[in-house]
Amino acid sequence: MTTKADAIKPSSLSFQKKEMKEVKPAAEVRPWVDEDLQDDTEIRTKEEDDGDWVESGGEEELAHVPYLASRYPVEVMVQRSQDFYSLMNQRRSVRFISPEPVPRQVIDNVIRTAGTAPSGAHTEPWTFVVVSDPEVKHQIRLVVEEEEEVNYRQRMGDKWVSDLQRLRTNWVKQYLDEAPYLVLVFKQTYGVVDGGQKKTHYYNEISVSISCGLLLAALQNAGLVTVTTTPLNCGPQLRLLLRRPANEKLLMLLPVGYPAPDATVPDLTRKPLNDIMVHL
Ligand code: IYR
Repeated sequence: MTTKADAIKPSSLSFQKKEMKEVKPAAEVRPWVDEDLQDDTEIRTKEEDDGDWVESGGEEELAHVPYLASRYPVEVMVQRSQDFYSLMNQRRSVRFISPEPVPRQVIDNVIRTAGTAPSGAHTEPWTFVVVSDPEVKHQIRLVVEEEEEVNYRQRMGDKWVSDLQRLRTNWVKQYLDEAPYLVLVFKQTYGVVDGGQKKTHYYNEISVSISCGLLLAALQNAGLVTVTTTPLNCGPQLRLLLRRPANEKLLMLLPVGYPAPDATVPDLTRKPLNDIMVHL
């Protein structure tokens, strides 16, 4: 008979082979934990590994305070969740952005919102570089278009390019000049504390990805548009252009503004709830 406890024993998991090779004492092996922690937080380059790292537990005690929650009557909850879904369901990736100026305060607030994301050990491993200087935007465009042309012509391969054909994307990125703001989101692969020591930024990529989700929601809420772009191979050049330090890696580039009056979007539909949710 297989009990529930047997079902989660390491011996029944697929990492069994690897574990047997390493012959660790049973008490030390926690494959379901150890494998899970191996996101790229744990993979450091030689250059990153060098230097002085902050010892664990080196931070001050933290007070814990009561959590103040908002609680709504059920009908209000249903209405709010429906309204928020409706708002977010109108979000589209828009590649035609108006040059019309956007209030700086709105940009500050959407970045503040992104900064409310949860992060591994509350390390807040993000830097949002906001660019409105036309010359810097143009330099960014030159870097991105040069690399994207190579991506489309060579790196992406025929299948990838043909999969994108119906979205009518290509390497010409007019929005990089036209959008009033470009937001370049960097993940900090480690932190640097006051004395120059390096600090582990746990789960930095997923933390920053969550913050990007909040940023998209905040933009939508403010009536602005963007397109999530992840310019392949542009990270190092853009990092140098924007004078960001070596611990920062570009994760996403978002042109931000009002939609151009003649903006179009592909006529896409979303998967219905039953295709995206499994309820047990
Ligand atoms: N980064 C390229 C290609 C691209 C890739 C995917 I996957 C898209 O959904 C859209 C575009 C570009 O921005 O054109």
